[in-house]
Amino acid sequence: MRAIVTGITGQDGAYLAQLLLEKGYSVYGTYRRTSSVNFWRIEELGIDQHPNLHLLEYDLTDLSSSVRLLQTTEATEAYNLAAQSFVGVSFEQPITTADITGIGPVNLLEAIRIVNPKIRFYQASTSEMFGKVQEIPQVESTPFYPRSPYGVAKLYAHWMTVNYRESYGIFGTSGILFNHESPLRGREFLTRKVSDCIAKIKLGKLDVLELGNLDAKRDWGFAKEYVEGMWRMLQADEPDTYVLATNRTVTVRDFVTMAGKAAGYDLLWEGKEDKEIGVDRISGRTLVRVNPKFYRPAEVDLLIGNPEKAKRELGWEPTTTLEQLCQMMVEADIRRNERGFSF
Ligand code: NDP
Ligand code: GDR
Repeated sequence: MRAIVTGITGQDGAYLAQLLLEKGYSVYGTYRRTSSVNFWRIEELGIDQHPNLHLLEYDLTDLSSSVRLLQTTEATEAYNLAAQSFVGVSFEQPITTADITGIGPVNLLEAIRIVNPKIRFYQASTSEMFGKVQEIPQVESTPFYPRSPYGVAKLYAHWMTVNYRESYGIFGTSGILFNHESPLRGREFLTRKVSDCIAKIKLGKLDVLELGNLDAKRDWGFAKEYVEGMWRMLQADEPDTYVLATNRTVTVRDFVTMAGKAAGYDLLWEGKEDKEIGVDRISGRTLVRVNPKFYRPAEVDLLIGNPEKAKRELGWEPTTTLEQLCQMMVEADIRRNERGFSF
C-alpha cells in the first residue's frame, strides 16, 4: 500500500499521513520548495521520523513534477490536499488561486492519465462550492453557487475530477468537506485565530481579539475524523462524490463565546454590526471587537451539511462535538503560548 499525500505540511495532510502510517501504508508526502520549509505539524504528531514516511519536493502547478511524482512513487492511492486554501486571500490573489487550486489538480489528473490510470485519486473539494444558500442542509445534489475565487477554483477542479471519472474511467473521487478544525489548523482561519488569541488574552499577551463577520454560520467538525472519511472514500468499490459534515451549524459569535468559556470567560455581546463588542461579564473587560478589515467582498452566510450518504455507504460518522473540539483547541493554544510556540 503506497499513498501520495500532496500538502503534507498542511492540517489535513499531517492527520492523513498519520492515519495512513498507522494502517501500514508507505506514505509519500509532498512539500513545496520555500526558503524555510516548516514541518511543525508532522513533528507535533510525532511522525516526521517515521521509516515509512517519505518527503518529496513537489509543486502542484507543474505538470512534469506531477508526472515524476507518479513515476517515482508507483503509488496506488493519491490524495490531493494541496491548495491555496484561504478564502480571504483568494480575493487578493485570484489568479494564483486559480492556478494552484483550480488548474493544479488537472496536472495531477493528466499525470494519472499518462502514467497510471489505475491509481485511486481523491480531490479535496469543499462546501465553499455551495456558497450562496440554495437549499439546507446541503447534500451532494445541492446546486453550486460559489462566492469567492477560491470556491470557483475548487468547483472547476471538482468538475474536472468528475469529468476524468466519466471520460477515462479514472477512479476519481471528490470529497465535499465542510469546515474541519483542530489544534493543527493554520492561525489565519477563524477557529484557530480565536483559540490562539483567547489563549494570548488569558496569558496577558494580547488585549483584544479583532474579527470580521460574526453572523456567518459554519458547520465545524474535527479534522482528524474527516481524514478517516477521505480514506474510506478511496476504499469504496466505485469512485463517487461524498459530503462530510456534522449537520449542525453555529455562528462565528457563538464559537467565540464557546472558546471564551473554555478559557473561563463569560462573553456578553453588545452593539451592532461593526460596533459590536464582546465583554466579559465577570471583569467587565472588552475582549472582542469587530474590525471591518476582516470582512470579505462576498460572504458565504450559512453552511450546514447532511453526511447521510457517507454514513450509509462508507459507515462514516463524526463523533467529536464542537464544544469538545473548541475546548481541545483552546487548551492546546494555552499550553503552546505558555512555552512560546509561534505557529
Ligand atoms: P492547508 O492550507 O493547511 O494546507 C494546504 C497545503 O497545500 C499545504 O501543505 C501547502 O503547502 C500546500 N500547497 C499550497 N500550494 C501548493 C502548490 N502549489 N504545490 C504543492 N503544494 C501546495 O489546508 P487544509 O489542510 O486545511 O486543507 C486541505 C485541503 O482540503 C485543501 O485543498 C483545502 O482547500 C481543502 N479543504 C479544507 C477544508 C477545511 O476545513 N480544512 C474544508 C474543505 C476543503 P505550504 O505549507 O508550502 O503552503
Ligand atoms: P472559511 O474559513 O472561509 O469557511 O474556509 P475561515 O475560518 O477563514 O472563515 C470562517 C468564517 O469566519 C468569518 N470570520 C473570519 N474568518 C477569518 N479567517 N478571520 C477573521 O478574523 C474572521 N472574522 C469572521 C469568515 O468571514 C467566514 O465566514 C475554510 C477553509 O479551510 C477552506 O479552505 C475550506 O474549503 C472551507 O473552510 C470549507
